[in-house]
Amino acid sequence: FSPSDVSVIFVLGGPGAGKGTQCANLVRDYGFRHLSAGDLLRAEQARPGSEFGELIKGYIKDGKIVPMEVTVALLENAMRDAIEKGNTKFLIDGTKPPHRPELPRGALFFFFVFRLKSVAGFPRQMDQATRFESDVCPSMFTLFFDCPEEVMLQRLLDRGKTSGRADDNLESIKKRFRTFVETSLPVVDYFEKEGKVVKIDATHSPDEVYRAVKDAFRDRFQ
Ligand code: UP5
Ligand code: MG
Repeated sequence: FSPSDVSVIFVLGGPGAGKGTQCANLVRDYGFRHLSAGDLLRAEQARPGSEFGELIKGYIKDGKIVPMEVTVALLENAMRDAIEKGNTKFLIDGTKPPHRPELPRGALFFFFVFRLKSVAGFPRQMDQATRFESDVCPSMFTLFFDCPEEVMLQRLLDRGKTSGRADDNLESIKKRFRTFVETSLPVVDYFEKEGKVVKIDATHSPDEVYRAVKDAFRDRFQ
């Protein structure tokens, strides 16, 4: 494929910044495909008989980044399922997914990922970012939801009353904040130096935040 055919937008932001909420808006209004690595990891962890269940559980509870191979495999499977179910929306016209042996594992992953256009919360660490940009294509930009910890904390504690998420408790939230600052924020800084970060103030209401997102998209796509 040619990098010029591809538009990849990374979506980053701290835990509870509103990545999922705003990605849902973008899917609805702009036809972006959205696959949340976090959602896939939670589904795999809950799947009876999963060989990765316990491992994923531990990482998520500790707010740490799950080893990339696991996340990669889940993304691959999700895409394959979608394709098998005839969900050709994920496919570029006329292209078939390559067989596994034809491409090294990483390349296969990225072959799938570039079709998604937007992958929320990816890349969360520097090696994922550089690998994507060198192996697949440069991202158009990174949509970064900027939100102070006290605001995110309140949102996550509120959600924790009903979400059932194992990491929506004070102890896990603190660890997620630390991982974000130490591991994911450097990715934002890296892209910022390249002038490729669209920073959105994520402290306002969901509608107001989305308005800012739409304004930013209008500017960028003009
Ligand atoms: N809410 C949203 N926007 C609001 C607004 N403007 N005003 C008021 N309330 C707002 O929103 C969070 C909550 O806030 C919701 O209740 C929402 O209604 C409200 P949401 O849109 O879900 O925010 P999001 O940024 O998506 O928060 P999330 O908790 O999903 O972020 P995390 O990054 O912590 O979680 P994720 O599911 O992506 O990852 C979980 C774990 O999986 C990670 O900690 C890690 O262990 C693992 N993981 C990896 O290992 N690798 C990956 O690549 C991805 C995840
Ligand atoms: Mg989310």
